[in-house]
Amino acid sequence: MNKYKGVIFDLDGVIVDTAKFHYLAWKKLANDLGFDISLEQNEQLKGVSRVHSLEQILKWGEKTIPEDEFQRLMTSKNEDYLVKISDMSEDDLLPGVKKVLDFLIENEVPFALGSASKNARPILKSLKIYEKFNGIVDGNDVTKAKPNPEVFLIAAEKLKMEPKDCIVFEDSVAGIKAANTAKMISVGIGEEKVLNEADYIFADFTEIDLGFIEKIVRK
Ligand code: B16
Ligand code: MG
Repeated sequence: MNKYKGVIFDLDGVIVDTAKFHYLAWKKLANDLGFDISLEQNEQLKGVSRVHSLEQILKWGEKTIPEDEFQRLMTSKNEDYLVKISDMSEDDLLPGVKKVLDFLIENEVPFALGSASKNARPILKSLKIYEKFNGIVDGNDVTKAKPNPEVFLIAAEKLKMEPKDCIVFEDSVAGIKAANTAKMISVGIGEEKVLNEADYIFADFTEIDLGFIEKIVRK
């Protein structure tokens, strides 16, 4: 039996700093519709699927639009986002992430991706880490968005691990709720006041030492 637990990484805001580009693209969309979204409101969009994000933004702006316009806005937001991330390379891995991935690989600790993004696979390829994952679950593979735990439960299956033997690294409130609902160990990456439901919280991966990883992954 494997002596290690499995690790599940969220993508945006954990492995790579695309969270700011999602925000800028949504903010532009809101501005074009005549209102604004704050950084505080944006915390509620992190980890939330594209369709639910747009529904929420339209509620904030008190806008009702026909279905074809909704689809057009989703497409235009994604095009805008893809332009913003088009020159991404391995240099865009967030500080401290590579050290942790290398440690997991050296010690044969299995790890998977659990992201709400439909753009996750091309992003992992741009970062040159796609092949390193033992499983990838993204927005194309789920029917229920975070905070529903579906994305992490499928990732656990791919790792052949019980949910209780999975550790989730997440930057969003919705994702921490999803991990906790799945009865996984949740590690928040970000602000303590936002992610206070996580089992452990770090500002970023540079704050995490390999001793912590070694301890937390051991069964
Ligand atoms: P896309 P994560 C999430 O990714 C983002 O946090 C969220 O802001 C975004 O709306 C969602 O993916 C959908 O992304 O539009 O690329 O399909 O944090 O779960 O990796
Ligand atoms: Mg995220």
